[in-house]
Amino acid sequence: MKSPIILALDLTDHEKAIQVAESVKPHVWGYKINWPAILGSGKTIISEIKALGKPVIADLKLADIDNTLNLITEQVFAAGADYVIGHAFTGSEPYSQIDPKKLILVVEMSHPGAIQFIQPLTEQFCSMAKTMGVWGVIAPATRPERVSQIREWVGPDIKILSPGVGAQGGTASEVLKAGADFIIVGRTIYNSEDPSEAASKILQSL
Ligand code: OMP
Repeated sequence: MKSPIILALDLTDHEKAIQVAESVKPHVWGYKINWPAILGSGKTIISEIKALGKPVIADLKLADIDNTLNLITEQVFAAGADYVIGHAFTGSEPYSQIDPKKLILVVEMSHPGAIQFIQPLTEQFCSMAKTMGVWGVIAPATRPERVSQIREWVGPDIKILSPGVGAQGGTASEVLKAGADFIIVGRTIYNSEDPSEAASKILQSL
């Protein structure tokens, strides 16, 4: 079985980040690198993790004008990232020069506060993501019923990546059953005494 796990490598300590990434390699589909790792280690962490030979997602949660987005994405793709995460609320226009097949849009976040402003717009974000032909969308493992709804809205071709498993309360098997293609897992794996075993346990639970 292909692993659906994407490790959220939110570690500021460079040595530990590399150690954890290497140890979980047999159990994960790929890696997601967010600001904690980039600020802790520099953007070269992207190339170092890419050298492990698996897909790398640069989670920068982009939200800016086109010129700034282009300058940022050139850097992360040159460093070796395969995909970049951006917010949908800017509209599609700033993303017009970015290859949609390298783009993942946030259509609904996993934290409780996402119901305030983001959730009322999720259907429109999904419709925009479909029109743009993006590779993937982010949808909350903390609300599997929303993942089912989002699957209906985006259709079968767009990947659904779901954070919020474990530390935020979501369950891997439930959200995959609801229609997610991948689960994004951070603390439950990297804070464990044995990250490789923690990742392996998640796989066994599916
Ligand atoms: P843990 O809660 O430690 O498993 O980490 C979850 C990871 O997913 C972190 O890197 C978050 O920044 C990220 N994330 C969310 O938790 N919620 C979201 O709505 C979106 C993301 C994301 O885009 O990856």
